[in-house]
Amino acid sequence: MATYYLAVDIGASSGRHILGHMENGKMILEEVYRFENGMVKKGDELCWEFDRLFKEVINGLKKCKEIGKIPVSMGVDTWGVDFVLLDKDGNVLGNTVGYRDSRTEGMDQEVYKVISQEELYERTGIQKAIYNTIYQLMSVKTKHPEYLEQAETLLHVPDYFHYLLTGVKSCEYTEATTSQLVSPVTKDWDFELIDKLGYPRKIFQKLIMPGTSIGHFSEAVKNEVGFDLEVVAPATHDTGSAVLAVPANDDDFIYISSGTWSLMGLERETADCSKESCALNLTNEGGYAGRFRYLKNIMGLWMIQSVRHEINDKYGFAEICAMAEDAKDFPSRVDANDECFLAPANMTEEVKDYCRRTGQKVPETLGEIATVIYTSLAECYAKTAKELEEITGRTYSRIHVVGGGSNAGYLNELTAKATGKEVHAGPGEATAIGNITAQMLKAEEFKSIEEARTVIHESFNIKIYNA
Ligand code: LFR
Repeated sequence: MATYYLAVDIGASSGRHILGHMENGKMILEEVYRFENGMVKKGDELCWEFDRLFKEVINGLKKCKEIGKIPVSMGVDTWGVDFVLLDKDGNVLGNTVGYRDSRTEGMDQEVYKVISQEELYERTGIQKAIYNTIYQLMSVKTKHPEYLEQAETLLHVPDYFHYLLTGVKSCEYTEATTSQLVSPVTKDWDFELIDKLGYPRKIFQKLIMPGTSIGHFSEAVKNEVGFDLEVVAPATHDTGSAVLAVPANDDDFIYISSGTWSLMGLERETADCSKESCALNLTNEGGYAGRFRYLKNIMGLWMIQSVRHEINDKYGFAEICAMAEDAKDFPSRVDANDECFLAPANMTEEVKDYCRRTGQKVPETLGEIATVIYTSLAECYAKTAKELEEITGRTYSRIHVVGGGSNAGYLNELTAKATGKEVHAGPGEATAIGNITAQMLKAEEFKSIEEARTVIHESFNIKIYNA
């Protein structure tokens, strides 16, 4: 019987349980369970449904039992920045607000009263994104000071699921760095900064690195799913897991982790917290083995996902890609990083409005809308690639696109054309693979990251698009 490892990979639009094991030197994946995710309105706040999601986590575990494939360990990864505050009895304080909610509006200015934007970047190396934990906490402090007073613990989303599984409160480093409250030098909470902002020190747990064992299932979980399991922290930030699964060992490439977001950048040994880097809004997120993910957040396929939802998911992504290709000569472009696309009431209308506002031809058909989005994304990739090359003073010959969005063939073609670089697309399940890889490294199935990446390269289909 094979030795299985389980990744529970929860993204902003769906979650999945994926088992991984080695067979004849290759990594084999098996998806055992999948569920929907998305933010829902609770009163006037956009929230995550953590209770429902945790039930889905349990359902997927039961499914493993049902098919007789019980793994030796599991780990959860999710998106970054979001968190819960727990009171002394472990109850969640307030709504489980998600990062696209507007509660952070103006909170950047509140933070800058305490510390300037430049100094904040110099200390943390993290890009300005209005939804970072630092601004969300300022919103809590301003609008619900009582929650901060009652809070004993802050847990980011994957830490919260690990807590519900084991009863152990832990705080994993890669996810914690997305808070903009961690120092890239000490790789620990920046308590001086936390004090300045007036956030209570005690809510911030000691950080653990990916690969750390968190504990075993609580009695309640054990009884419910019918088995016990060790929970091992992967790079719990999904992007951290995805980057660990980039199938290459040289450094002549730029990666794009393509899902709801497109995260485009490089893996580096040290953080660049310079003024130039700050001006480009490049971030230095903490990665596996203390490496840094030096990247830019680009709005990504969220724009296409939203447009698709607005027509009740009538067409699949492949069909939308084909329609976009048919309308490929449509000339208008949008700035894929404009904040107006973060959480618009209606994405289709927002894209049209943007074109109207900027005096461009307004797209009418689904194909035209999709082509505007795909070409704008590809152009944004090209601009970002240039910025990365300028700031590092070198060039990169290829782009590795990993994650679900690597299946968007038309976008890959556009990316190759716009950047003038070869695009290597795949694996599509990079996040789950990275999650499983961290567990396998812990179990010493792999001796090194290099060995793991070689295996990943050999195990999964990678499609090459020439420039
Ligand atoms: C991708 C991601 C990005 C992060 C964004 C919000 O899923 O984790 O890395 O910037 O979601 O948390």
